[in-house]
Amino acid sequence: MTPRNQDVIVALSTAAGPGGRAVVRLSGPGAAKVVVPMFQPEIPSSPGRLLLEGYLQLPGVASPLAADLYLFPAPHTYTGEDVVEIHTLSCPPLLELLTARLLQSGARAARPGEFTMRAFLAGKLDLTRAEAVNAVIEAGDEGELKQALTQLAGGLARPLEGLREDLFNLLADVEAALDFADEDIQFVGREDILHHLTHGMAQLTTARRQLKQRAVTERPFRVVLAGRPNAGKSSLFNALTGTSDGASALVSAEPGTTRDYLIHKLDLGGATVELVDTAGWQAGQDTIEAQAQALGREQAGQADLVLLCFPAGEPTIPEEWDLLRQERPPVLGVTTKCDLAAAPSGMPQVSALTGEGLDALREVLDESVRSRRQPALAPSLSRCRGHIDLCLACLRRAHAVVLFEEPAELLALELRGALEQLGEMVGAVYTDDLLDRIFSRFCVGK
Ligand SMILES: Nc1nc2c(ncn2[C@@H]2O[C@H](COP(=O)(O)OP(=O)(O)OP(=O)(O)O)[C@@H](O)[C@H]2O)c(=O)[nH]1
Ligand SMILES: [Mg+2]
Repeated sequence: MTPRNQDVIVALSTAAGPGGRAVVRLSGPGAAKVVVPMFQPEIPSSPGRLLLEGYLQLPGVASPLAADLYLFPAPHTYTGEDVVEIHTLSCPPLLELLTARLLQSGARAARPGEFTMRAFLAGKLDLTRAEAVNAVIEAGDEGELKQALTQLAGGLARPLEGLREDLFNLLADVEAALDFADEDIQFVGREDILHHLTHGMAQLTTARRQLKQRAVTERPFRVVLAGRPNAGKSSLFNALTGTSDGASALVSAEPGTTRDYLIHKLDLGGATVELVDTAGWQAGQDTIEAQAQALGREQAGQADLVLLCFPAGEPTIPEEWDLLRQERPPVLGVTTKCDLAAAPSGMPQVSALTGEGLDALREVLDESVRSRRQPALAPSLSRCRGHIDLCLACLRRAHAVVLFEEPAELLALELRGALEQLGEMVGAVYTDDLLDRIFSRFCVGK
């Protein structure tokens, strides 16, 4: 798609649905002209920044609709173009009529992410910051929000801007030396080149490490076994992990056997999860017990999925059913010891003793891992990591070229390769396909 033409685009910028306020946004040259036929009072022809309180007159609606019009002339706007915002009541049928009227009057429906793409094309944002806009909007928790805001503030691109500059200068010197090869003019010394390359590699390695720390998705999926004492958690832990060595959890008929928590990797074929056994939930009586309880709760809080164990044939308690309704982290009920009594339907049933239901439970876990929600920043982080890795590889080869005194043409080639990777990362070099892939992840209106 990637339209470069100068249409005026329009989209609802606030969440769809009934509400107190909706913002319909237009962007493009002369955006205000599109609104002129339906707005009162008259819009001045070159108004500068302006707020106009007035009315929208829509076809088929007898009474005028109160609306505020915000006019932001280019270039100091989000998209770098003329931007108009219509603020009015968030009433879905009215908004539909308004949008239809604006389309009739010359606007075009904006595509997903088109406002931010125009901001990028106008040089208002580099590509990593444009991706961060979407990640901020879609952040699912405080951690994701913090990462997205750091990237939006230039946390990823800015440290590498200096490196780009440095490599451009180095390439210019190397190419100048090639042009004047016969005249024996030294533009840059060997030691100097090696110094720049080593410095560049160090910067890229640091950026790589920072990206890795941010990649929350690389954390293993954590499944925490929870439930009342004696529910069969440790037995299930041992049965699933197949541990019969020193790493196995202690099992006994005595309630309160597990005090500390225990972690073991569980290979599900394709995916791997970290399985955690915790102390049974009960009111803490002594200090050790209270600590065990606190540790268990802390583990459950960090879980991606809690497996709440219900021993078959035993009455349940209301608190357990409340937990099953919890959304974050999600809680899945499992009937344990199903060899002892008939179990209620609708929950996976397992017996650590006979092995019944273990494979089915593994499949349920496998499905949960696969359906794990990806943080919105994840595609941006892996895209950037790809460019950083390739750039690093170019600089390593460039370093070898200089060390082994190979032809300077090869050095120029590697430097150009490194610059291309950095350029693609920030969007100084891009293709329509890349922009389509990035901005189609946005929703319409952003
Ligand atoms: N028949 C039968 N007994 C089981 C099964 N799983 C566990 N048990 C028994 O239930 C008792 C408690 O098992 P544990 O695995 O220690 O239970 P827990 O939930 O870890 O208990 P705490 O650590 O005290 O919270 C032990 O006597 C186990 O032998 C099962 O599948 N079938
Ligand atoms: Mg236990």
